[in-house]
Amino acid sequence: MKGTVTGQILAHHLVSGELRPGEEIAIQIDQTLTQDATGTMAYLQFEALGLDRVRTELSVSYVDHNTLQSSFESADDHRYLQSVAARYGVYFSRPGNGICHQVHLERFGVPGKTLLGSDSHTPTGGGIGMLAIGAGGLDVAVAMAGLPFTLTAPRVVRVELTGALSPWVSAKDVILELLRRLTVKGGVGKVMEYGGPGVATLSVPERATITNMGAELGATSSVFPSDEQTGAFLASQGRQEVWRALAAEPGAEYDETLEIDLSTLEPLIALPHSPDNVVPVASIAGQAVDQVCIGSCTNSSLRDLMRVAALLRGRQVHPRVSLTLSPGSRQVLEMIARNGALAALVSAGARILESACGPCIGMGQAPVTDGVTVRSFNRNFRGRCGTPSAGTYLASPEVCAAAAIAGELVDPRSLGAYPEVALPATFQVDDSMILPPPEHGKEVEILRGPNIRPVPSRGPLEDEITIRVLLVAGDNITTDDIMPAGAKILPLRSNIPAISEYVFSCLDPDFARRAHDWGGGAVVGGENYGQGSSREHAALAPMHLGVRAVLARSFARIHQANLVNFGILPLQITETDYRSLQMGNELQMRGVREAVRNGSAVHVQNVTQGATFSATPVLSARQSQIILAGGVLNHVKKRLGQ
Ligand code: MIC
Ligand code: SF4
Repeated sequence: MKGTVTGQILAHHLVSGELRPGEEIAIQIDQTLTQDATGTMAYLQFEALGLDRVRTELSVSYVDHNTLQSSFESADDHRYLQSVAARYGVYFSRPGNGICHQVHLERFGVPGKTLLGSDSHTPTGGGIGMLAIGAGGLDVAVAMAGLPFTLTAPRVVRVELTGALSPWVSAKDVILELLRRLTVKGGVGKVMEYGGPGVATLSVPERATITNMGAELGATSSVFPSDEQTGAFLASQGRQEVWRALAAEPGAEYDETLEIDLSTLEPLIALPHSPDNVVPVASIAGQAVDQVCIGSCTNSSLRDLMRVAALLRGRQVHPRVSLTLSPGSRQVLEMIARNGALAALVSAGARILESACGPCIGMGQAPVTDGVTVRSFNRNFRGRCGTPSAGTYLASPEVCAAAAIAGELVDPRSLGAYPEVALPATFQVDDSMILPPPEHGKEVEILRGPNIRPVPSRGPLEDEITIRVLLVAGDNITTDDIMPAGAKILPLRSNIPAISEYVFSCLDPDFARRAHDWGGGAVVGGENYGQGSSREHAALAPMHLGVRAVLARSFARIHQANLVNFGILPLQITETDYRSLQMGNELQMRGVREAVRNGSAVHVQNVTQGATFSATPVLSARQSQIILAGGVLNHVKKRLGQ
């Protein structure tokens, strides 16, 4: 990775380890971000570390997920987040100010810096030349304490962009094309680094759409160089002073290279229920549509909404379609309000939602039974939209707008000339909804509501484990499958006992009851177990239910780290053993601590079937220590010398 943008940023921040793919490295984190659905846990964990103030250059707490506030829980969480931010030196972006990734890009991102966020789409910051990585809340809490973040040194993939996008084709189609080629596992262990002459043709918000959805490839991060476009973007935000050029050096060493000729791309769409299920829109034109949602951290920049407004101006949303629009930030909302685009959208029949995640995380706008919803978002896992029988399609804002008008999927190129949209050289800057922390926070009282319960913990890892298989799940199980979100469950994010009743509830409504009856157990999964969101609740809540181990063919990066952080043993098993395991099987493991300590296989006896097999702990040396201790909090407390 020598000489790559990724390699340069990593080298500059390296605290320990060697920059060779696959090696465990630790890097210094300059900035952190949290959002409200993962943030309460992150700050409760930060509080448990007993420090007086965060030890980063900048930490920001955003409220963008649970903004429906359908009962007291979320409002209590938000009040807690505001007070805890002031107490510990964290900037607080108030509800209504926008989606964390977009606001961070606009107001705080700095090329060449590292950013760790408790949300899987944190790599959005790569659009501005940051090395931005998603992680569990606990890892972010530790980074806020000034301790380095540990990760596996990635392979760096050069994505060579040539040519320029044709009319009606947009940045979303670039990342959909990558998903089509590489699948949701294709980026695991890698940083996708963009380069080549096509880069200069893309503005920062377009680049951010691409880096954002690199999360769906399973990539550790995605990054663009910092060039004149980056400078222009920062200048438009009144932040030109933080700009610096950052480019791959001549002869930079990449582990893999692939090429995309932008001029050959056409409008694409991901079919239900996986973001890599990508086909040309033209191939399914005519599919009737019930709902269109435009917004999310992927596609709700001023550029995106201005295009949608240009398409809808003077037209009407089809009577069958409900069109919602959620601007990515208050800045964008205010600008479209002032320039008249909002009026065009309202008069076309768009339903304007606040600047927040909204329908992307199932906070309202569940589609009709068996419905078809077309969204400019990044995830279309079954049930995530709130209606299990509905199908979510993912596409560019252009394709979404065209579908809203036609009431069916259409190739937007059939709409005629691509509307020219001029973007202003300076954006409306008003940070009054971002509250800076007071210089000294000691006197600030931290306000907690009854929904905020302490973070549960477990004792050290047992040497002998006897458990039953609670569930045998398939490949690509998402953290939405493990710990669903949505308007009903999300408000319980600060209350682990309450939220754990919903673990696996969409896949298997009896899961929690079984876990109670059987005194915990094990989960069995296929490939890429735990893909998707960074929510550590997908580890914390199972841990609370007594899940001691997950046996899977392979694990997704963030979820594997979250399992370890909360003391659940990730064990890799073979295809044959995976196929043999059945729900209810009793598994006995002896000498587990020894095996973890030596990095050797654990012998598992399947008592029910009278068979034995071995399972390999998926742990680095450091993680072995953590799991032996029963989780990361004790481990870190020791390191901070308290
Ligand atoms: C998501 O898009 O799934 C979320 C909600 O933003 C998550 C975080 C969470 O579960 O709180 C993510 O992507 O990490
Ligand atoms: Fe919010 Fe959706 Fe982005 Fe997650 S993917 S941060 S829920 S907008």
